[in-house]
Amino acid sequence: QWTENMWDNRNTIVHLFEWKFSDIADECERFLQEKGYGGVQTSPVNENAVITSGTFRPWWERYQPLSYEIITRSGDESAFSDMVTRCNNVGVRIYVDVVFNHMTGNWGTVYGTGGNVGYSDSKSYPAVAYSTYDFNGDCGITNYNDAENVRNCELSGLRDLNQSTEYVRGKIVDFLNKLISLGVAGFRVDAAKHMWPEDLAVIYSRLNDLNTEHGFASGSRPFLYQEVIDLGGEAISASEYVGMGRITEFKHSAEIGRVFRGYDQLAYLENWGTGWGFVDDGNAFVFVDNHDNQRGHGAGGDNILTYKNAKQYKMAIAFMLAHPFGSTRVMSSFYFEDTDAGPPADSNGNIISPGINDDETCSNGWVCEHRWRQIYNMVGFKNAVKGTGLNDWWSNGAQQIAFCRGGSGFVAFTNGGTIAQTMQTCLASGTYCDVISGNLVNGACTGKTVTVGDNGYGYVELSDSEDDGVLAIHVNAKA
Ligand code: QV4
Ligand code: CA
Repeated sequence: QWTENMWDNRNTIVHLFEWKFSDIADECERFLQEKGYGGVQTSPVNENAVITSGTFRPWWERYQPLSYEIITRSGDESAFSDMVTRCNNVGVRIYVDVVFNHMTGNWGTVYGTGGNVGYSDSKSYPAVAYSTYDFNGDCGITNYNDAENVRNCELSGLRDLNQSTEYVRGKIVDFLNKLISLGVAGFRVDAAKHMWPEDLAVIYSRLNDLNTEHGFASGSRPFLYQEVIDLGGEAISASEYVGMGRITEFKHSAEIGRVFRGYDQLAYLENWGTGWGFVDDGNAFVFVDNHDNQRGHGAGGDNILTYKNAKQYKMAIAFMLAHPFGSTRVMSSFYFEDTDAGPPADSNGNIISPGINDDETCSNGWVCEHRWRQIYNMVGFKNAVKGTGLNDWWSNGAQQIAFCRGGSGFVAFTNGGTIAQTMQTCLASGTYCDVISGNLVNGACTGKTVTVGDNGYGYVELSDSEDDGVLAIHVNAKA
């Protein structure tokens, strides 16, 4: 449950936040496989309450389940199934964000994206079917120093399911096993902190092995990354969950933002990982921002870097992907000002597909960070250095660092001043393309190059006034 079940030559999950299933399938075939992405995290796929806030449907309506039928603004079950098959066929795995801590908020009678009805005031959701007996009491979460309150009361007024009953466990297990049968590789477990680890252990133990018809080795278990926000100082800690799968390491998100915003020295990154208080490598699921903290929900506050701080954001992602620590995820967003606003949609609320520009970037309101060269090329870097450790760490003691990944890749960063010196790159002699400033096209580099001599040394020049304060070279981008 800690392994991603990806193809061997792949890594990194991209969260295609609020994308339609048909668009994800296209993206797997036309872009993700070629760039070496290992998987996609979808937004929740089961029926949610339709919520209208002013002129739009907020993104967060998808975190208010109304049934376990697969039907949302992203598409229905047949579109989902088609997407999983098409993505698996090209080696891109699908991970579903699953929400089973709760059902909808208390809005009285609510209608779902599949046309089902729920009676949230009396905690009745006939389409599952859940009734009031399947829920915890009416209290709200008020005290994060009290585990009982955090797990048995309502998060933001969302009707809190009681996972200690066999009936509720059965409904959840059936839903997850249905997704497994359709070919998914794992799950992001929403609000795991708000559920008892012993209940989760039972639910996980009842999950089927992954579907071998979708290319998974027999006996493969679903990859689990549990949303447990643990920045320290609360009753509930990540350590209660790491025995079952990975946890979303929010300290990584907060600290990488703080460092690359310039509030700390890059030199201190030398002991990145447990040295910074994170859970260990094998239990960590890491990211720079997520769909919550990019808009001020969840954890991390003002330190979080997003597409809105493009240069520092790309540097932080480059560091995350260059470093061997953790299982990695890249965020892919839609533009927003209003933190409640949902994805680009027409006047009927139908999600609008991203357009694809000639330079591979997106239009129609989609940011598509995963299509930024500096980001997809670092996914390629991570594939190129697979299986190596971190070696030959260098720093100037302040805002400049560099390191090698075995003999397969080299990366340098500056967040202050200019690097202009001969450095150990650990690569075989030759001319390499800097995959940050350009690409390798028809055997030639469109950006900067580094020429490495017989001793592995090469002259590196990188200034903090350049578009990106990063330079990265690897064995798969040799001119
Ligand atoms: C409102 C009031 C409540 C009142 C309630 C009455 O604020 O005080 O009790 O009405 O019904 C939305 C609204 C929220 C509203 C609630 C219920 O924002 O104002 O309550 O719905 O209708 C997302 C959003 C939430 C949103 C929720 C459901 O972030 O704002 O709530 O979806 O639509 C903690 C948790 C962590 C959580 C994080 C945000 O430990 O688990 O907060 N993160 C995950 C998801 C996140 C999602 C949820 C959990 C809930 O990543 O996206 O919340 O599924 O740190
Ligand atoms: Ca709960």
